[in-house]
Amino acid sequence: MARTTLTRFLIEQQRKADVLPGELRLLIETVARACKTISHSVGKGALGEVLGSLDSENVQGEVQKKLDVIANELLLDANEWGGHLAAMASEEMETIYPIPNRYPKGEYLLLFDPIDGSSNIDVDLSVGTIFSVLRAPEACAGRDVTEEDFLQGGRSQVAAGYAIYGPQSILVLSIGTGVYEFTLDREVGSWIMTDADMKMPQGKCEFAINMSNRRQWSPGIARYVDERVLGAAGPCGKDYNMRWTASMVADVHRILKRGGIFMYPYDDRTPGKAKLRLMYEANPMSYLIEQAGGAATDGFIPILDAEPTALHQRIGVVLGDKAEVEIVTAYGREAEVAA
Ligand code: P6P
Repeated sequence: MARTTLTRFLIEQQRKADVLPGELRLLIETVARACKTISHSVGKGALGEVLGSLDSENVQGEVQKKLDVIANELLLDANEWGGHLAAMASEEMETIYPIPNRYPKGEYLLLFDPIDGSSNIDVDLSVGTIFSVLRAPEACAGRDVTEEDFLQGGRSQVAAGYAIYGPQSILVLSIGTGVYEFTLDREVGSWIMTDADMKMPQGKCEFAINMSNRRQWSPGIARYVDERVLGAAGPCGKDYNMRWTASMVADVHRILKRGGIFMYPYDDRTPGKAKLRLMYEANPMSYLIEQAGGAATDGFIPILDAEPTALHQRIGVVLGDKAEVEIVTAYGREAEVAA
């Protein structure tokens, strides 16, 4: 059977013109090409002098890994000249990145976390790139793009996806017509479709959370996790497994492929009482999870309904198996009433 490349898939989607305008197809192909280059850099490891940290911190106050900056530069360089974008925003940059005047401007905004899970780089665990595409407001046509132009709710995304750099390099993408997976054929340099219209398995007993934060959780989260740790002997009546990779891309990919629930809930420890960022982590992942038949909330409301107020704002994340997410929401509401 002829292998479907990313390019072929996108051209076929473009033929359904209302689904994929040409400019958006070219943007996605550009991002995918940059992810191939990032995959190559990640794969070099210590041989490519891409490991280790810099003396700098990013806007989040986190020490930057060399690969954070390398991947950020790769994505900026690949996307700034093509004419598809009005501006870009990245976890690694405090302010937005307007397209330089020497290049044509387009109608889309690209947001990304260039290397998510970067603390895993030095110990050879999977990391990834997360991206989200919005339309630039029409008002941008006659003026410079501002941060406010990016502050659109998650349901305004026109495309979202991630690349995961693990034993394989895999690109997972949605343009609103389902979730599609492509595996990098390193010999040819093409993204080859390896899963189509993905629907995440439901009813699987596997949860992902950083248990060391137990003391910081709200009562609803604590109740949900404690019950699952009790397993069949407890109120939920069945045994659960736990996984935590400290790389959102790897945890979400596992959930898309084999089900379960991922939680990085609000807590009392981190600034803004949450760790994950809304615009370029939670929104794109929630878009994919909903497209694959799952649910994604901040523990109370759908993440895609959250109204952004700042480019780097954080949000609690509970996503994956619909029934499990609903239990977490119910426990959260019961705890609020009891308080
Ligand atoms: P912790 C990686 O830094 C990240 O942003 C996500 O990819 C991951 O889910 C989370 O933070 C891990 O956080 O506190 O367990 O190290």
